[in-house]
Amino acid sequence: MESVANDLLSALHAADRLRQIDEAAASERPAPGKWSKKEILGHLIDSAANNHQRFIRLQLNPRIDLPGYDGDEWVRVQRYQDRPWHEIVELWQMYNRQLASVIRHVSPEALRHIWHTPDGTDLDLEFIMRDYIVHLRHHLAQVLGNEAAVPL
Ligand code: NI
Repeated sequence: MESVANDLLSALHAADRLRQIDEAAASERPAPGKWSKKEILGHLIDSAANNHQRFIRLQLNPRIDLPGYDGDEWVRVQRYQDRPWHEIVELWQMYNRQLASVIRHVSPEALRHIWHTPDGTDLDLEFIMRDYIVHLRHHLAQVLGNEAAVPL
């Protein structure tokens, strides 16, 4: 999983560009009901927090049931919109550095361990880790304006 961890660290280089976005631009909602950049990055912090649980618990148990999370509700309750942009960027970057370390050191046997999701699907840890990066890159592209802007 070295390469997956490295992909995550590469994407984190976007933090330099994120810091160049000012508070007003980060707070702007493109349309009513659409997330601002603060809220999109906040959503990625929520994704990190939820996936952290999966990444660790699935190394300690061969099969687990864990809840999912409602992205809109997590963003709303945490009021990312009212937080300073630079703190959201710092937390996003530092949390993901820890997750990159977790991914780098995951035991090979644990990659076949299963999360039985609330909708009844079985996902193994390798899929969950790879999908985590895909989701992160998708939302990072939204914040940066396009797919090509996400560092490879
Ligand atoms: Ni999402």
